Amino acid sequence: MMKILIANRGEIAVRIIRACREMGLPTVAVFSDCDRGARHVREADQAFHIGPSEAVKSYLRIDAIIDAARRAGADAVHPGYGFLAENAAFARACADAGLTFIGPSADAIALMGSKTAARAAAIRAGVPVVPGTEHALAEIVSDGEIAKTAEAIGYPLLVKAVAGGGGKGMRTVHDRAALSGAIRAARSEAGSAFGDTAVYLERRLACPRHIEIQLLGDQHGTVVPFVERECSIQRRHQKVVEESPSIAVSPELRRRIADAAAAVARAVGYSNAGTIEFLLDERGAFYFLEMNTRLQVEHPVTEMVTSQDLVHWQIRIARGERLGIDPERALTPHGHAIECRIYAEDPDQGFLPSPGLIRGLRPAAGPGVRDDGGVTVGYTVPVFYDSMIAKLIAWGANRDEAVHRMSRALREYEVLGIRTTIPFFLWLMRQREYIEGRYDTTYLDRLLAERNGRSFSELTEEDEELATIAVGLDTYLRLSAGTQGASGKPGFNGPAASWKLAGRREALRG
Ligand code: MV4
Repeated sequence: MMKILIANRGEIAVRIIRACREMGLPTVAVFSDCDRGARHVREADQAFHIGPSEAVKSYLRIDAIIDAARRAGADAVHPGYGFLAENAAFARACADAGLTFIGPSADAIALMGSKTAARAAAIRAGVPVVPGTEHALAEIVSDGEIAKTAEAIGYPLLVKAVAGGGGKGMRTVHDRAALSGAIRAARSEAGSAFGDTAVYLERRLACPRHIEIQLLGDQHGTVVPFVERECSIQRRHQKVVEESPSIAVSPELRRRIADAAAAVARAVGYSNAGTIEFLLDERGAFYFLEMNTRLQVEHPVTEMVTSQDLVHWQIRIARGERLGIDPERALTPHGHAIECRIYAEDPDQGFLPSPGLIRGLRPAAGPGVRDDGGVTVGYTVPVFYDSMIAKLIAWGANRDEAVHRMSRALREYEVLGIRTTIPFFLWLMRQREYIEGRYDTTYLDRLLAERNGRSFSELTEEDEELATIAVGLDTYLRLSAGTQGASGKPGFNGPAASWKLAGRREALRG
């Protein structure tokens, strides 16, 4: 029996605990001060305190986590995503402590952590990369020589951090005059973000789509790529909506991208779950971007259209089992899935974090809906970590059905006490370009700039009037029913008016 410690928190810890339960495996949670009452702590079989709320003093402490695993008698560690998931030293420390790291080898993590080494691996595998420098720019090379290199690649170009990924330490350069300043800025940002000032150059594609291929590799050399995910809906390099399959990918193109992804994974002897990111241009040409050596936030959309459980497979692969997946099935989407990342952020205040006490919670459910939630009523969303509180996934027989189902589910979803990004998603699901799938990686930031901070949840005059009547009616009913509250439902008496008002506001929105 494999006892698994989950070195993470929130929805992904809950997701991994669910998989362990299904496989009959005992689980160990870890938690910081502010997470003492968190959902993942309640749902695991055991839980260990690992330090103060600040991530560097708890969820990023390799020694504290290894110590918790030792005290719990755990056999394996699942890192989830974020925190230590792509930290080669952590994977190595687990191995040194006799713990199975449920993920790729420390060497694979380290290799793909260097974006220039990853590009080299792709080139070796015969996979196209965006034109760019082979190595990091040497610090001693003159501005003139760098300008010559830049000229050869072509403007506009991007200065990217070697240790980067996810847009940090990235600068666009339109001409030679802006080059050395951009390099200096990128170096400085990369230095503070990653402790590594190395940067390289890449030609900047104009309006690419972000397409990625999930894959699994076992420890016997088998690699299985899955149907692509479309992740072009991003806000400031943060994905907010993902779907599978992509409307821009034909079955023929799918096969070619999947083959390319599998070739890169095989070239580095990759095992466990990983994702290869590509940029896709308007002409259907694709380019390797980087590899993520972890389970990703958006893995559920792949699970929904392929009926495979990626976390089950991660555990089975780590135990040394062989992949038993029909490659044709993994590459054939069944229906369409969309994921919305629900954040404790106020979309009407420029997506300002909105931490605080969750006073009410009713996740969406029903046909074709999956809620990967990470919080409970009574939990206080802390300021210390990423503010994602849940992922809402909708499945449909086709994309249109998935969009409509997502809209229905978003209207159903209730979170009281904090602001969330739900009103923003309700608005997005009504945008023509989104509905028609006509978007690329520049779409959302342009759309939000156009809106100029207008509210996503503002009501029409008629809605306001109806809401006023609703509050009056509710007060009347509450008074005539004594302390019971108009709903008559236990547990919702105190804030009943706000519950109902929120519900009616949703109902009124259209
Ligand atoms: C690019 C690019 C265009 N050309 N590289 C942004 C995050 C990091 N993963 C890579 N990113 C990009 N790299 C070249 N050569 C455009 C982006 C990009 C982007 C990529 C995916 C999703 C959203 C994006 C938004 C802006 C820019």
